[in-house]
Formats: sequence, structure tokens, C-alpha cells
Amino acid sequence: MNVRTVPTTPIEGQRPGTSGLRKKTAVFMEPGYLENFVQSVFDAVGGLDGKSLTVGGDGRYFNKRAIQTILAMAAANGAARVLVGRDGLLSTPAASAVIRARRTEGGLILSASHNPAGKTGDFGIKYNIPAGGPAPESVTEAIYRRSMEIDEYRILDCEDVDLSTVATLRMGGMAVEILDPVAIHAGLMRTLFDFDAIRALFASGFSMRFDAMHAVTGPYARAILEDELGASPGTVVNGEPLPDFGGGHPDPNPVHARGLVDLMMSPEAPDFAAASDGDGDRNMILGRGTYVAPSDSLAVLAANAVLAPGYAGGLAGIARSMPTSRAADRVARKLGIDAFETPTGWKFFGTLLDAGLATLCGEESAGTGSNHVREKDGLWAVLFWLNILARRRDGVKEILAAHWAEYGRDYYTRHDYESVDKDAAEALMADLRRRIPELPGRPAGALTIAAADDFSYRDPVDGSTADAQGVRMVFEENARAVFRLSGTGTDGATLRVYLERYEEGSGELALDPQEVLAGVAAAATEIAGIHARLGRDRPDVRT
Ligand code: VG1
Ligand code: CO
Repeated sequence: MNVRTVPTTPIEGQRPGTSGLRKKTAVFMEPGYLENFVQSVFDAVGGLDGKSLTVGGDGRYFNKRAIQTILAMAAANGAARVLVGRDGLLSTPAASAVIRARRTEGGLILSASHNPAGKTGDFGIKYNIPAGGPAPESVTEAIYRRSMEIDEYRILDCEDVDLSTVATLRMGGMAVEILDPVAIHAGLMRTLFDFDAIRALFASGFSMRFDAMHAVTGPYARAILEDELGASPGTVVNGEPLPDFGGGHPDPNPVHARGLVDLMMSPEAPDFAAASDGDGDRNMILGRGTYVAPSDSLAVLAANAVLAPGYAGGLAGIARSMPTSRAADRVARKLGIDAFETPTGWKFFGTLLDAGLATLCGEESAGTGSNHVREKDGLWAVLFWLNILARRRDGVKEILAAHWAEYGRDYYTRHDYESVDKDAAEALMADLRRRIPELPGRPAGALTIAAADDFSYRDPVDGSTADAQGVRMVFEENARAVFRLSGTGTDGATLRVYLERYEEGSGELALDPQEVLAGVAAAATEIAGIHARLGRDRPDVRT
């Protein structure tokens, strides 16, 4: 077998965003596009000679082809071993678990998460470091710099390897170890949660539906929930990973998982329901007649963490992304532990987890996780909830109501303006930033701005900094609005407006968040001039 050194030239725009490099699938399929980026990763991490790597993806269109290319490139770059999920599948948290358990020198995860898949959809790739988490910005910047000067990549001329059975094969001088994609992750879950209690819960007739949205979590959910914990067959729906995700949009929120939400609000609702996203790192939690906002889910998990064996010793700290509501901070205060506020994106939690400063982390976008891996983990969150339900023998609705009564409720919603004109969205943000000094004391709609800033972060562990992470406005009326542009889209720009308002535990706790937050939304819309600047009179998605 022959190593080919292929001359190439830099391709613009290979700068990873919030979570890796995401582009239209057609862009990734252009000759040299994937190869340039992968070689840039290998070069930026000091070469692959004699090293091992984990590779897997969410099964979307182009996943299998891309993996064959990556394998041939890894072999040509001298890698000793690549661990790859059977059929090229690994959920994002499972990939993180494999990197850590098998101590590979990082991994490549192929996913564009919840973005639609298929020829006309999106594709993505991300490098995770040996600790198992997404590369920090120092590394992604090094990859990007390399992509701007690359002049050749190396690839082995060879046949495709058959990834359909668990086996160790060879590709040139490199071993290709094909893993059961579920086993390592499932083993980890067993160490964290009270599987006996959850088994007893299902045996008592507790009913559940898990919607895998035709994405990667189906095999994981079937193996753990149905086969191991005894949930009735059929609990997992849409459990077959499909290259186009069944034409759907595997974003577990009340808009894209509408059917599941409707079921839970109907008389036929099972006791509990959940959904996961394309790559299995996000979760949506529902009870009968109840949707659990992700920010609340983090807070409830934290408040009840000691019920799970893996967290029985207590939590070191809780970290949340800045736009996530402050519900988790209230729990941290009560527990007497530290609360951390980081920029959006899981890569910012890595140092806190590595240093043992935080145990649980969460984002408003339906991501929760802990120090068990270095990614957010959808199925982990579902099992954590099941563990709590099994131990408390109470419904989701009751647990949530009791939580709010104790801590108060942070009413929360996010309004997204999708695929808007990029220049207009950037101008909107630039203008908001420029006006920050004059905002405090100013009325906005029926509210008054108390404080405003552009969030910047200094990592307490390694001192690295990240600026311009979103404009925050705190209102005198116990409310907050945050504005930032998405870093995961592939089409124009997406403006995210995060809205919240705190209500004391003695107040009205069971209202509709959209109604409670209408005034905050109006204030935010007015102050940013959204209608005029973006030519939109309402958000595309409200979650
Ligand atoms: C979004 C979410 C962010 C999440 C990121 C990756 O980023 O807001 O919380 O970490 O997606 O998640 P952005 O820049 O579009 O707001 V995933 O599940 O798409 O890998
Ligand atoms: Co995801």
C-alpha cells in the first residue's frame, strides 16, 4: 500500500465555531475539503506518529465515506491505532467516554448535531483532546492557522475497511479496532446510577417514551432502557439511525419534537418522556403534562444529585453557560458550593471539570453533563432523571413544582431569528455593543435597564480569556435579556435572544413562560431594533 502525498492549497473558512467545523454537506464533499481540515488537525496536534485516535459520528449522510478517508489519512500519517464505532457510529458522549477509557490521543467526531442531515443538509467535524472534551480555543485556533498555510495532505491508497462487525483489522501499518458503540458508555452509566431502582420503577408499571429522532441515540437507548432496565419494548421510537434522520430536524425542543410534546400534554401521556439530538449530547425531559426547561433540569439534577450513587458524595460545583438561567446558581448557593458562569459551548467546561472544580454542567440549549465524560450527555440526563424519579417515587410535575416552591422559578425562553442576513445581524450586535455604556437607567418597553455588558470570560484554571461572548442586559424588574449570534449555523446568521424573569417561591409559579416573558421580549426587541434591522416581526423558533 502506497502513501500518497497530495499537494493542496488552503481553503478559506475552516475556522471551528461553537462546536467544531460545520458546513453544508456539499461543501465537505468538495475534493480536498475534508482532507485539508483533517490534515490541519493532525499537524496542529504535533502529528500522529505512533499515536492512537478515536473516530465516530452520528451516522448522517457522508459519515461512512468521511470515516474511510480519515482512516486512510491516519494510516498515512503514521497512527498506530484508530478506535472506531461499528458502522462508524459513536454518539458524542460515547466518543468522549471511549477517548477517556482507552486513553487515545483525542478523537474526531463527525457530526453537525441537530442540524438537518442529507445531501442538502449539514455536516461537521470536531477534534476532541485526550481529556475527552472539545478542543479549547487555543487548539481550534492552531488548527485554523494550519488550515491557512497547508500545502499537502497524506493519504493511503487502500481499500475501504469493513466497519460492520466488531473486530480489529489492519490498514497499512495501522490497527483499526471496531468497537461496539454502546458498551463503554453503557458501562459508565452503570457506575453512576441506581439501575436496580430504575428497574424496579419500570417493573412497577412506570411508562416512558424515548424519541431518538432517527439519530444516533437509538441503539444506546434501546440497549440501556429496554434491554437492560426493562422498559417495555417500543419505549424507544424512531430508534433506527438514518443518514437523513428521516428528513427530520433532530433538535429536542418543543418545536422540533412537537409530536412528543403533544403526546405528553394529552390524556394518553406516559409517565415520562425524553428525546435526544442528532449526536446524542442533548436531551429534552418531559413529564405528564409538563415540559422541563433545560435550565430547570440542571437545577433539579443538582438539587437531587445525592440520590444517584455516582454523586452521593456531593457536588464540587455547578457550571452553566452564561445565557442559561440562574436556577442552578440558587441550588449551588443552598448547597454551599461554587457556581461558575462560562461562555456558550461545552469546550469551556473542560478545565473546570479537569480541575475538579465543577461536577455538573449545563446549557439552556438542552445540554447537561458531568465529570463522567467531557461532553454533554443526553442519555445520562435521562438516566439521572429516572434515578431521581425511582428514588423519590414522585412525578416530574410534582418534583418541579416542589423545586420552584423552594427556590423560586426562573421563567425562561429563547427566541431565535434564523437564517437572517449576516451583515444585518452583525450590525445589530455591533450597535448594541457600542450603546452599552448609555443603556443603564434607560427605559426599554415597560422595563428599565439596570446594567448591561458584553460578557467576557477569564478561565479560573488556565487564565485563558474569551471576549465578546454575548450582550447581557439586566432589568430592574428581576429580569434579564441576552443577545448573541449562533456559532453553529451554516446559513446566514442566527440571532439568539435569551429571556428570563425570576419569580419568588411564594409567587405565581405555574404560568406560561411566553406570557410571563412577553414584556421582557418586547423590551429586548425594542432596544435591539430587531424588527427594523432584521426585517422580521417575530422569532422563527421559541423554545
Ligand atoms: C449551540 C448551543 C450551545 C451548544 C452548541 C453545540 O451553539 O447554543 O449551547 O453548546 O450549539 O451543541 P450556538 O453557537 O449555535 O448557539 V450541539 O448539540 O449542536 O453539538
Ligand atoms: Co448535539
